[in-house]
Amino acid sequence: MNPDCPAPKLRWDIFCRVIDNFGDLGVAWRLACNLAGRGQVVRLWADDTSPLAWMAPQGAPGVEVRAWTAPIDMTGITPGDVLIETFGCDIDAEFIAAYANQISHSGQPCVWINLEYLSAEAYAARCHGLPSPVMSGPGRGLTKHFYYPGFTADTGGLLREPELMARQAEFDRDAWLARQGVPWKGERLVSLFCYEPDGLGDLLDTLANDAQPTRILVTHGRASVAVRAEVLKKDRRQPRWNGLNSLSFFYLPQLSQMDFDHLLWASDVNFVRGEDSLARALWAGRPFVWQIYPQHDAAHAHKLAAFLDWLRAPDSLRAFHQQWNGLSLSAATPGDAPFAPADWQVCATRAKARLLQQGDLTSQLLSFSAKIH
Ligand code: TRH
Repeated sequence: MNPDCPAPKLRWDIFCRVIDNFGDLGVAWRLACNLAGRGQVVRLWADDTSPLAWMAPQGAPGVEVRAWTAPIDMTGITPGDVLIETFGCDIDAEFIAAYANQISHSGQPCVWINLEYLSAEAYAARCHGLPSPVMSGPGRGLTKHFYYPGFTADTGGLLREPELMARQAEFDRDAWLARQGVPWKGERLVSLFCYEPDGLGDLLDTLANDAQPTRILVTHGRASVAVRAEVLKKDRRQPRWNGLNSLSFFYLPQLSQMDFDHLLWASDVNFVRGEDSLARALWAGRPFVWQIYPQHDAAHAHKLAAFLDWLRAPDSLRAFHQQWNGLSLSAATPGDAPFAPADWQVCATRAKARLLQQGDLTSQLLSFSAKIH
C-alpha cells in the first residue's frame, strides 16, 4: 500500500470463534486494532469476548466488539464492506444473506476473506489469494478469497503495527520489570509461555545446573500450572535439584497484549506457543523456542520443520525444538552444551531483519481488499 495514498475507509466485519486457548481471539483482536489504527471502521464478532477484559482492557478506538451469539443477533446490523472469516469459522447464513442482499442492491463488490492459520509450509504461498466460488447457501454466486499469513513475500505476511519498532527502541526494561514487581538483579531472564512441553523438566534441570543464574518469568495459566507441577515433582524426588539456587521463578498475572510484548522485549530468551506469540517473539528479535500447537495427525511436526527451515535455525536450536515439542528423545541441552548459545541470537536477529523487509499483514490485506473492491 502506497503510504501517500491512504486506503479507502471501509467497514469491516471480523468473525472469530474461540476454539481453545487465546490465539484465535488474540489474532482477531490484533488485526482489528491494526485496521482501526489505519482509519478503518471495524466490528469484531467473537463467541467469547471475555479474554479481552485482560488482553485489551482499554479497548481500541475504532473497534466495536460484539458478542457472536447463536443465533446471531442482527438487530440494527447492516453488514460492512469486508467480511473476514478467521480460521474458517463459518459465518451465519443469516449474516451472509444480508451481505449478499446488500451487494446485489448496491452493486458493491464482494470482499469476503477467509483468514487462514499461519504456516511456513509451501501451501501457504501456493494458496494465498486464491478465489473460492461459493456454490451453495445464501452466499451462492459470491466469491471468497483465501488469505494466508506467512513468513515470505509471496504470502500475506505477519501482523506488525507501524509504530512497533519505534516503541521497542524506546522500551525501558528496568522500569517495566519494576512495575511488574520482578526483583531483577541482572540474572538471565527467560519468559515462558507454553502448554505442557515434554522438555520442561530437562529445561529446569539445565538452568538449575548452569553457573549463570536465571529467572523464569512464567505466564499465567497452563504454563504456570505446568511449572508448579514440575517443581513439586522435582522437590519430592530430588530435593537438592536446584541446590545452587541458580534458578528462580516469577509468576506473572494475565498481561495485556501490550504488556505481553513488553515481557518478550524484557527477556533474554523467549518460550512461546501457538501462533500470535510466535510472531511477537520474531518481532522481539531475541532467541526463542516455539511450542507448536499439537495436532492429532502429527501435522505439527511438518509445520515445525518448515518453520525451522525458514528460520535457518542452527542445529542446536533445531534439536532443542524437537525435544521441547516431544518430537525426539534427545536431551534438551545435550552434554554440557550451553543453553541458548550465541548462534540462536544471530538467527533471531537475521530472521527479524528479513521480515522487516516484507510488507506487514494489515498493509497487504488493505491492498488486497482494495484490489477486489
Ligand atoms: O493461546 P495460544 O496457544 O493459541 C493457539 C494458537 O493460536 C493455535 O494456532 C490455535 O489453533 C489454538 O490457539 C486454538 O497461543 P497464541 O497464538 O500465541 O495466542 C496467545 C495470545 O494471548 C497472544 O495474542 C498473546 C496473548 N497473551 C496476552 O495477551 N497476555 C498474556 O498474559 C498471555 C500469556 C498471552
